[in-house]
Amino acid sequence: MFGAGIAHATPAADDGYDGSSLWLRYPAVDDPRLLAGYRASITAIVVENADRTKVHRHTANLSMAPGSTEHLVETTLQAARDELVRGLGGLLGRPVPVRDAPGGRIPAGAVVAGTRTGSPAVHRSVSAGDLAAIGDDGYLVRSCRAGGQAFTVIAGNTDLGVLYGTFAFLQRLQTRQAVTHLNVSSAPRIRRRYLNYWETERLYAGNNASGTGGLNGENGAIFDFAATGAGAALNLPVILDRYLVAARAMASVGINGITINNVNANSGYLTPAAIEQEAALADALRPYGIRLALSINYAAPTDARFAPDTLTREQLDPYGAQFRDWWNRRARRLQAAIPDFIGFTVKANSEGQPGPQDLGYDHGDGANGIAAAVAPLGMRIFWRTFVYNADVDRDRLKRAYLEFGPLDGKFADNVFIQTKNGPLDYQAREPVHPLFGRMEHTDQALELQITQEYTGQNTMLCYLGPLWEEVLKADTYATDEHGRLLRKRLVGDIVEGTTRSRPDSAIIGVANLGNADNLTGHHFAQANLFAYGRLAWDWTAGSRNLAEDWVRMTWGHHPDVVRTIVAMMTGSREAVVSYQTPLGVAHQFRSSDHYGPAPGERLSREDWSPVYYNQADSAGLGYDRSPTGSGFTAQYFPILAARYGDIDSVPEDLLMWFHHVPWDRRLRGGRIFWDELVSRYELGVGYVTWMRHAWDSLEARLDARRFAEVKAKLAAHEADAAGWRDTCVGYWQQFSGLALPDDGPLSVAVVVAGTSATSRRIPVPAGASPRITKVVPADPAARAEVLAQPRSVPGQAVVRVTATSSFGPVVKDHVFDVVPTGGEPGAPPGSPPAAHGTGA
Ligand code: GCV
Repeated sequence: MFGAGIAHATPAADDGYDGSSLWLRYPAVDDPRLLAGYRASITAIVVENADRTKVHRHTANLSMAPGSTEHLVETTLQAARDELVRGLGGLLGRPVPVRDAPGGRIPAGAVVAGTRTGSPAVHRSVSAGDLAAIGDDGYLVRSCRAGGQAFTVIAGNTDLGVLYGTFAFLQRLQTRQAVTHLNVSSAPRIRRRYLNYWETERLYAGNNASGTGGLNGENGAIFDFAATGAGAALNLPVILDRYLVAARAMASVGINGITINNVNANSGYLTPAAIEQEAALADALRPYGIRLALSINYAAPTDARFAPDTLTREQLDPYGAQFRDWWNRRARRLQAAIPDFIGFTVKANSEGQPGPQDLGYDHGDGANGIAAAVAPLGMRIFWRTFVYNADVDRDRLKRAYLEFGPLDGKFADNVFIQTKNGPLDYQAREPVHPLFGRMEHTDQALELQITQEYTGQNTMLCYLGPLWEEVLKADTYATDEHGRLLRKRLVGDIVEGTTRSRPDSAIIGVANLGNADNLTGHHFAQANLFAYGRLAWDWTAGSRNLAEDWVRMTWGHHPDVVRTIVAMMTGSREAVVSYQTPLGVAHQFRSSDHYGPAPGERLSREDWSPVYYNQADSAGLGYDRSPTGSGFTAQYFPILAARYGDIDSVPEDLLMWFHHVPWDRRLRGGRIFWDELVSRYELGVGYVTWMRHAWDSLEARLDARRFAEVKAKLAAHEADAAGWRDTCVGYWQQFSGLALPDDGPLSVAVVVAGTSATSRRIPVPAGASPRITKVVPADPAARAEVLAQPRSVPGQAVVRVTATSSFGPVVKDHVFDVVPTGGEPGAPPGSPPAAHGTGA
């Protein structure tokens, strides 16, 4: 596929590369034929009137920190032009000049970017009709010909559309696609493609070893508002390189807004001094089409920092003029400094945050009160549905629906309700939230978590694209008022607003950016930001294709690199499901950090306790939410309600979300529940082992620093995955009382001294050979090989079993201790975890 003599490994000079450019690194194309073709097609950059339409800038003397390498731009077309200069110059391995189109003559090989109104060259090349279908944010990329000259046009109806088209064009080269005969057009399906940023809560991308940050007086967040010590001089309004790298990366995937502070909101962000800092940040991000919003605390008007402009608790009445005027005053201040300010994100009456219920009102009253205050300013309210008041129902999963369902139709036009994908809390797999499809008269934003709170944080390689693809393509089976199935009823249809022709649409990703060199902590966490943005633009995209794009843009193009890393990513989420929450047993996390397992933990709030979710007892495992249990299944539309409510029809991946499953129940594959459960844990760990091996195989093809950093993460990942398996299986076994199965997909029997053994300790009579003479994998399709033979008794043997799970290759190294007969007794079969093999 590639010609001889082409260097595929990244040059040694890049061995210290730290990942700080994200997917916008633009290394030179290393395939000579492709490079020659690109160079022939692309010889100049034409962006007419790039300096003309300056975006608003509030901050006088807005400036970069001393020594910065990024630079501020004043127009969106400057951002587009500069990205073409940087990107094409890097990819083509030589500068591509910026040229004019004098007298309308477009140079051969030019890449012309602009709008019809701003660029005569674009005006001549693209008709208004051509642009009619792509809306404000869409773009066209076309190969054109005029006066015998071939050139490329990137056109949009707005400068922002042009910028998005610019990135799309660069991505073609970054992913090694053709740049001739182009006729590409694209427009986002969802209008508001936002991030929510929680600063330091659930931050795994800070600049210290733990990912929480704290070096140089910075708190680890990407934006510095209040760094101390060495970092103090770099606080906003000073602009840092990483803000602009992040802005370019966000724009490159079409993200167009960010709520910059935690939903557990600090009202300090509403003070005049903070607003000046926010305005500077907004100034720097504005050319990239990224608008700002803030999270607010419902009771902010009572905060003494606003004295004398404060209210009493009683004045927090959402219908009261004082309450509404207070919020209107704050919003006007914000708008004066940030004219395109989006509005507010609100977490109310949830996890200790104040809200309208404190005064006897409901969420609709509260949302509409603030919405009325900001509506004249064109602002929006994003009111979160992440509520789980224990008084509403014993089953936490039922609570949000019970509170919000009856409010449909009550919300003001400028309110979105913002709902997590599942009814619990960002688990690696959840059924979809029953509110999707149920809020017929309400704009509903989908909230996904990019930051990996429950999916391995900054240690585990977990590509979330497949999770989000599963969510967005999930069928709600929504029906109309006559009970007829709606035609467009996938979660993605509902979010984009086509199910019931909603006028506005929004998707929110809880972002994973920090001040670590690579901005996301784990190098592979960059892929999650990338995939989120691309799915926000087009939720019908396939997560595997997105992974391949990201790999090519981030790690290189050698077939081994692409094939191996894409394969690692594709199965990685299912692996996490398997060793953390197999068959739907959710939220078994240690409460202190939501990273490790604690299935036996019982906390002061039962709905924070793993034991509440697993309901383990001698009969079985899982939470009965069927019609004879909590009745949660009734919140779904009829087809799903019936499917989930019946243990015979519920998808097995969701089994324990809805049912208390008897240990000896026979599952569809023929095995009993207990055996299948244990196997799932094994498979999850086995996949991580395979990923570690797969990564090692790429060492010669990858730059050294990033290779080593990911290698170290994978080692920790494997150990922690095994910890999940051993802790959970050991705990469940106390209830099931059953032996560990020895017929799992990664199990093996070995023959030593004529006797077959499956347990870790193999007793061998004195004088007999300790050698393994035969290995028999339990799965006939698996491969087993002896990696090490014992030299004597006692001694150790290592046997590797390789198999294929439904989500990818799995590997396990079994360690056998050969001991003299009559020596220390072998562990009885079924005692966890040693009898199940120990990772070598
Ligand atoms: C910011 C989970 C997280 C919290 C988070 C909350 C929310 O419970 O653990 O850190 O709060 O979700 O989404 O509001």
